[in-house]
Amino acid sequence: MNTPSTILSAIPRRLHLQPDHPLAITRQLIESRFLDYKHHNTLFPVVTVKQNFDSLGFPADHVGRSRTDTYYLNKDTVLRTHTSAHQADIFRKNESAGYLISADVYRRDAIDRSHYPVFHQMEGARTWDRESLGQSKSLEEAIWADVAKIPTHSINVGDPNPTFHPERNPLQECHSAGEVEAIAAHLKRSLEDVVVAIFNAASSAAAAAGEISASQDEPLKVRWVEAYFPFTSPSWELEIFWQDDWLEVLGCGIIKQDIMDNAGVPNRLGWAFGLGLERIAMLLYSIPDIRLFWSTDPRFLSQFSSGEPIRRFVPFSKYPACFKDVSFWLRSTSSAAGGLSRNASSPVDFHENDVMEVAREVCGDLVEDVRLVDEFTHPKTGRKSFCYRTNYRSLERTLTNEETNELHERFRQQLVDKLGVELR
Ligand code: FA5
Ligand code: MG
Repeated sequence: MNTPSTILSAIPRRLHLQPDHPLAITRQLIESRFLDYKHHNTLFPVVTVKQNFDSLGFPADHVGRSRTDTYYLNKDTVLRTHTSAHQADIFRKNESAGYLISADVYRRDAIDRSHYPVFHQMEGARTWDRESLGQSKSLEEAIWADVAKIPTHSINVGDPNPTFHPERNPLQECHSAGEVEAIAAHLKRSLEDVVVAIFNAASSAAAAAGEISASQDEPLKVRWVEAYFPFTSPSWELEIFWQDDWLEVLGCGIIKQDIMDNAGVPNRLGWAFGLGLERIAMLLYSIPDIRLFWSTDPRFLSQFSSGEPIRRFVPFSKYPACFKDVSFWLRSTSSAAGGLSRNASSPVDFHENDVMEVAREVCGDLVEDVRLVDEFTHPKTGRKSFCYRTNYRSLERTLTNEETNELHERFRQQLVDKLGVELR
């Protein structure tokens, strides 16, 4: 068990289901582009290691399985790290050709304005049954006929790579090139349709706020890049150009046929995607900090309403930041007995995510950012030292000096108590 109570207390929040919450509105907006799909929105986040990893073909040594990355409840049970944990179960039920799953997911991760240890994903999949097609039609033709039903758009989408590539992004043996071209076209067009719907809503919001329409000012820039997931091949990611950089919003690909075979539906084949709802909602509403989604402050919540057109989020005043540094020596090899020792073979058992978690535990949402600012290895003893800079800032009020001093003192002490480091 490496799951703190603060993480467990997020489970009942179910932000994606709260009426008028921006994540719920974003979910509904995307769902409206997939009306004939079955929508699953209440799947429980506690899943087995088998569901989260084994059923998807994660290799035994994949880093995602590690205790530094995943919250375990016991050795066989985790808080799901992605909505893909439910793929095999839903394929086995075989209730509909297409489905969406929206849910909370949990990952030990960095602390900054776009990362939070609990976030929300939407998974989608669409499959076709080889057997149910009439003799007259090939699978390829049937899929292309479905592609033609997806609304067209006029945005410029970068897609420089071939649909599959023998080394980088291989075709599965059981699929023909033509089938994969058709499925990939259906997948990419469906997701581009979502992005266009989001962008149109965001542009109207910008126009309503009296800003130059985003579509006149800066045209939507979107691109497909090659990717890797253990459970799809070929695989891609979709990136959107936002605030001067490419932002990854989703991963997707052609479902590995093993998953279908093991789920008792060997005749079905198709695509799946997983997107980050916060990433899309931040883009849609111009929400600057991922912690805001957890706020119960009416100055935040009152700005969103599902019955009305999307309006840009108007930040309430930005409260002052307070930066504080902590420097420490890692435990040396000889004293590696206590603390969080997990792996006897690694001389100094330290992972940055442990620092992040101590910060979250002590400071909750009063910490905005934790960053490594210096790293040093003693030339004689070989001991390692790190310096982390913490930015304390509340989204809702000005913190007093006493308060930040006290938080920082507790943070330092917990680093010693939990990680066994030596403060400098
Ligand atoms: C996955 O989780 C795969 N399960 C996606 C998938 C599904 C691929 C089905 C193929 C088929 P990834 O770890 O890249 O992939 O996360 C998917 C999306 O979740 C990212 O593109 C991003 O939008 C969002 N995301 C990931 N980590 C975070 C985070 N810490 N905070 C907020 N959003 C995140
Ligand atoms: Mg990714």
